[in-house]
Amino acid sequence: MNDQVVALDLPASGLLYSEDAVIELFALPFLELVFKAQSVHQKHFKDSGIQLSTLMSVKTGACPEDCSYCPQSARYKTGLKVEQLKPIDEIIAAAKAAKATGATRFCMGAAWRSPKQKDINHMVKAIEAVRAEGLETCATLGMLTPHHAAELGAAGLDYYNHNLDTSLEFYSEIITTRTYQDRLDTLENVRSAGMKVCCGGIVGMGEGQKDRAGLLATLANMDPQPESVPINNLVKVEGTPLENAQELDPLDFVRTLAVARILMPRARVRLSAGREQMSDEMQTLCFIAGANSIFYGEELLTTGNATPEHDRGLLKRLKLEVSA
Ligand code: SAM
Ligand code: DTB
Ligand code: SF4
Repeated sequence: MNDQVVALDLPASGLLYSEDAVIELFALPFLELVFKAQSVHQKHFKDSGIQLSTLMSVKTGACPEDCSYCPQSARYKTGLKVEQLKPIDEIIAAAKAAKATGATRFCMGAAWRSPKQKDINHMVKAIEAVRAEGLETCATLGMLTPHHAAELGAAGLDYYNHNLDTSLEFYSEIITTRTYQDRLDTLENVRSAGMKVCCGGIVGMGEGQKDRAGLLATLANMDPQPESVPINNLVKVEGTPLENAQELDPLDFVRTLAVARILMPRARVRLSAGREQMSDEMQTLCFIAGANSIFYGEELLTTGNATPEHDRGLLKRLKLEVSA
């Protein structure tokens, strides 16, 4: 294990995290790991608050990709209602509602392999309109060319979400219609266009601790590191190939957040999908491990989320502020 990591300092520029070093972090006694993560958190975030992003699915289902976890793939019979690209006025109405409920960022998701030029033109208008409401903007629209990334960046898109999902080694068990390198290329295009990167993954898909370590090592070795790191716990949707996936030990989920916090001290680590199924105590453990961002709103993209009322109550009980 690198001494600098143990000492909780940032790595010197160019220092790479080996997968083995990350596996060692995962192997720490639970309390030691969580204490380390909370120490890193307190050192790098003066504001201990939680950032709130609201999701909107602006184009739902009928996706040509085969991501085994996803209810929106056209290949799986999940009973999902397909919806065309939402008109701008509906997107504005949802953004206004998100702001009124207390969100600071509005994230628009579309079930595309990659957007077409006409989709980009529409999203440019949507981004400008959401920004005009005084919200930060995020979008997750699939793979981007350098040109399309530049257009979204020029429209003022603050963040682009594009997940690596898992380790390079496990990836082909989950998705065959696009490669890991395709994803890295899109992330590079997002960076080159000057946008902030939101990139994380999903756990509970049958991967091992080594895969979770591999994912986090890849994310931590990005230069610069992603500003936002969503960690999703698989939502098992009937009809998807992963509907019966073995439940991950909740403590291993917490370990994943803790390691993400230690390796990416300045990132917003987002406790993402799967919160609806978690107890308040489990979510609290996730915050102790360094998560400081959540998806806030009745729905994620197509599945349920903890309710805003419940979330406000939990934050109040924990005396956690909402931060920008
Ligand atoms: N189609 C675009 C793409 O894949 O890049 C954007 C939307 S996609 C739904 C965004 C992310 O949601 C995926 O990369 C995955 O990490 C997460 N996700 C999708 N289905 C999920 C599920 N059932 N449980 C947990 N996370 C999920
Ligand atoms: C991310 O990492 N998780 C969000 C967001 N980025 C787009 C999506 C979670 C989707 C969960 C399944 C669904 O609701 O369709
Ligand atoms: Fe399509 Fe994205 Fe779902 Fe994959 S995760 S099937 S690309 S919507």
